Amino acid sequence: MNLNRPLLYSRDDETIVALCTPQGRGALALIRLSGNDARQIAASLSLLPHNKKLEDQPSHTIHLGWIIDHNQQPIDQVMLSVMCAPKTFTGQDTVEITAHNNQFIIEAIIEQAVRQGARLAHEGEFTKRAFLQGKIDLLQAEAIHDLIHAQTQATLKKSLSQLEGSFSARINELEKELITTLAWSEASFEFLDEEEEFGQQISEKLSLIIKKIADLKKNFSLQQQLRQGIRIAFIGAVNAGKSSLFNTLLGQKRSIVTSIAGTTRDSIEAGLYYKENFWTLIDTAGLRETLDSIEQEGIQRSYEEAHKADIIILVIDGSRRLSPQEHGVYTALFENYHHKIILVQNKADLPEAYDARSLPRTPLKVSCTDSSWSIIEQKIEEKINELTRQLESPFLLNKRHYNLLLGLEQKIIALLPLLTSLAIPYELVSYHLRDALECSSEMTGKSISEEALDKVFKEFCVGK
Ligand SMILES: Nc1nc2c(ncn2[C@@H]2O[C@H](COP(=O)(O)OP(=O)(O)OP(=O)(O)O)[C@@H](O)[C@H]2O)c(=O)[nH]1
Ligand SMILES: [Mg+2]
Repeated sequence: MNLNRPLLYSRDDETIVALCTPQGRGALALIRLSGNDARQIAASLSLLPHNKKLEDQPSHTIHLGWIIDHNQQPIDQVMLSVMCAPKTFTGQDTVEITAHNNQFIIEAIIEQAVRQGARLAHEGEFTKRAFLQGKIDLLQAEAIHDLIHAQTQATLKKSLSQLEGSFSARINELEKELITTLAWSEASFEFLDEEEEFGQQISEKLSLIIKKIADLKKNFSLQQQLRQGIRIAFIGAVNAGKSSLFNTLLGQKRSIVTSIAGTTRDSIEAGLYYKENFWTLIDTAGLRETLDSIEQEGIQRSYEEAHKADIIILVIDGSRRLSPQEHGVYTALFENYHHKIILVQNKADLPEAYDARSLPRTPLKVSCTDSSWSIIEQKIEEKINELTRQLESPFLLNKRHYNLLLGLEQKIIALLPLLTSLAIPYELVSYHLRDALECSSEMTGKSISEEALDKVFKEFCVGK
């Protein structure tokens, strides 16, 4: 499908309806209608005061009215926002109904809309329409999805920047450079005496493009990590106070705390909003040698959590010395994950017995019995800032972008040897460059298969 000029299929004209706000508690709910008949359908299920007709109202106006059922019985008093094409999100006629947030009311309004000819929207269908109408490109559409699901301030900022088109601009720049190289390759057929010069120019340009792609791909795994939210795992020996610290940071007694070593048997996850960022805290089973098979399984999970975590809060019990076996475990953790460890010496309220020289880092001394533990929050914040500083690009790639960039890079690298031969096979060079261009157009969605497009929008929620 080539979308240089956006195509409209008839099913994309049909009027669709969906609840755009999440179900659950809250005063108001927003139901959106978009499509050729959106205004007529909204008019047929609403009553405005003074016998005003909704379809006669000018674009971008808001009206207080009632939604009525097919027996003319009132369903709810609502606000109706009328927006005419093309100046709408989808580029189509749109009516947004702000109703009271009651599930029966919402279902009744949607049912009436369907009775009057609308159909239920699929996942991401409003955004897909905005894309098909050329309002936004695919990279911006994906940014909307990321924006909704952003778990940290950093990812939020980056998806906003991507929505503004920062990533699209970089891809368009790459595309222009590829088109220039293609033009040089094509020109070589006409200007045979300058053939060699073209070859040189093309290879220089392609090397530059490869460098730009490498820059775009840089830090992809870190980006993925931040996109999924920050995982913070409490790891350490039994009885060190992992669950106590986990509960203290959470501000609730989520994990069981007892003086019995080996209390936590499985990993426990809980979410926490800290200064507008979402953290996932994970309490884990204490690390020790045991013959108990359930505990062994729990310990295995602790190691997996340590591996997956962005930050490890490695806890030691300051009121006792580490056993040689524990010392070995902590040292191994440092060897593998030193960059993501925050070492915490817990139980600072008790007499100190831990030998601070035994591990390669000075621990933060804290206690769950006073407010000293709050230093852990500050250190976590510092570590997150450190991570986000490494993300230089103003946008975040997703797996689709990464794979396409990788494909593009490989296609261009494969081209380079052709340009070093004595008689450069320009037809072949042009062929490969066109192929590479196809790859970059797929990124912005200028040229993309229906199937690939559906896959992108399937990730969205209904109503977006
Ligand atoms: N004095 C003192 N006791 C603490 C502190 N933190 C935890 N404890 C006690 O240490 C014991 C073990 O605490 P937990 O939080 O269950 O330790 P854990 O590391 O989760 O232990 P496992 O789940 O068995 O691996 C409990 O009796 C806690 O009350 C602290 O800061 N000071
Ligand atoms: Mg525990």
